[in-house]
Amino acid sequence: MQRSERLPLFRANGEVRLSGRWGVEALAGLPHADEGYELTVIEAGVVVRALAPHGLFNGVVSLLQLLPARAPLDADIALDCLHVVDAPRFAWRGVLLDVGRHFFPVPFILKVLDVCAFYKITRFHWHLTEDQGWRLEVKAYPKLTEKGAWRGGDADGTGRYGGFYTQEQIREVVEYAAQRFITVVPEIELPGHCRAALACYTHLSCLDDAQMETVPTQWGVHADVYCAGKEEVFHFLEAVLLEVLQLFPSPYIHIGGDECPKDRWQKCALCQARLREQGLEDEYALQSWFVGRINAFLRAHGRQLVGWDEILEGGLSPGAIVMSWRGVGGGVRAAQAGHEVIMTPTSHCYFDYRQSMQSDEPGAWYACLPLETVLEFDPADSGEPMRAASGGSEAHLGLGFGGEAAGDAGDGDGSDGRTSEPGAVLEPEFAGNIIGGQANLWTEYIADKDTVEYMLLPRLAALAEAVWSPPPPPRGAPPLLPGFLARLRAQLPHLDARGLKYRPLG
Ligand code: TNX
Repeated sequence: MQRSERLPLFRANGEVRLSGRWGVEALAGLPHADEGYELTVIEAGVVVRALAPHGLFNGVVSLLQLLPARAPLDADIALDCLHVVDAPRFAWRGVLLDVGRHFFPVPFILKVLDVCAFYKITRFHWHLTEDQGWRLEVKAYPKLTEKGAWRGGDADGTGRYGGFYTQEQIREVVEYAAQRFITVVPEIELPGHCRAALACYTHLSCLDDAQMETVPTQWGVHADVYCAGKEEVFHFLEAVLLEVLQLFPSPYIHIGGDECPKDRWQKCALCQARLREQGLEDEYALQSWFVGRINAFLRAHGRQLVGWDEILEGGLSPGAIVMSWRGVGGGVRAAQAGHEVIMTPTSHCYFDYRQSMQSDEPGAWYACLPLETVLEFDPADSGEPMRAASGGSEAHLGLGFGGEAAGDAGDGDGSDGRTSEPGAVLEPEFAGNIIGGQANLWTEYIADKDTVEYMLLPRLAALAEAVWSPPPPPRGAPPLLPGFLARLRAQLPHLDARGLKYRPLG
């Protein structure tokens, strides 16, 4: 939400200048004009104008943010007069929720979608499959949820932990999101992070031994992955994906691709035969071939593959979108190669990291992501020394592992608050390939709904602002934080009214 008293009238992407046309029409021709809106509050009333339905929705959301969070139906509500013309910088303004490590039921997912809508988030990245749980009902492979959705417990199943979404529930969530202009992007992890599926169908692994029959309870990176040498694996994945395509109208399907150890493939006769058959150099090329095959399948069905930046290793598949998490370097290289990129570096987007270094702060990793660092996120940072070090980002301690189970969260960050990394310079001609940014909420150590809300809020408000607004100001300009906090404070009653357990501003 932006008020005209504080901000220039035309600030969409910083590209629009005052011209003869000064309403929403001035946005026509901008990349995301469909999301742009004009909000006018004058004594005679309120007007929201837009070029497309999504823009109208955004305008109404801004209006809702200005209205009191609670008021009797017959209350007299006074609004300040204002005139806003605005449109977002990026179309992909995302949030990932990991429901694989801990399961969250549908009513809570809908609540998260409401929060997303309130901040004009456009992509809900639903991380549906993991080593520790498979959450999506698949009619062709019922064991995936009969068995793969549950872990621990006794031999007879008592005390087990888990849950899954029926296809009917998935449709409900997708529809609920669509009504709020949110695309639900499903993630089906391959070739790694699939131990829950292998527990159900052990023959899809290289080893196929009895030890694999349990769904793991340990976090981290598991050695067993889909076998790249067996055709059954591709039959399985294509059957699963066919159902996914029916359930999710999203143009984007996320296939994971991260953290796939190569040990099993190195020792597997079938994988080695595949390597020779395809004339591949090594197991990285084999992974690229694996992802390429899935990419061809998705493209044949008119969808676009999204994968974590590991899909760069061994060569990127045509048309694949890269989600850059191990810093921004992978994303920069992909953008330079002409691929679309979503930036989601650990340094600015990992909402499983704690929000302060206070000893009672939730979040298990010894890595900290304070609010102000999120606010300074620039998905298309040019790599130029644009702004000063942010207060608080010195709290980034790099990565450590907390809790009882080992995990792997990539490279922590010792940054100065900027998004870019040494050696990862995004030249302006490639900036247009960055389609947005995203917050990732991994849930190894986040077991309950209240903690999900606490980890999301208020950082999601900062992320939403960072991916909507023009790039952060240059060095020497007034910092963003004070103005942001003032606006955020005014909005807290809205979070209270929805019963959201956000981290207090202090
Ligand atoms: C790395 S980010 C992972 C996740 C973990 C996360 C913990 C990514 C593609 N993989 O499996 O949950 O770190 O921060």
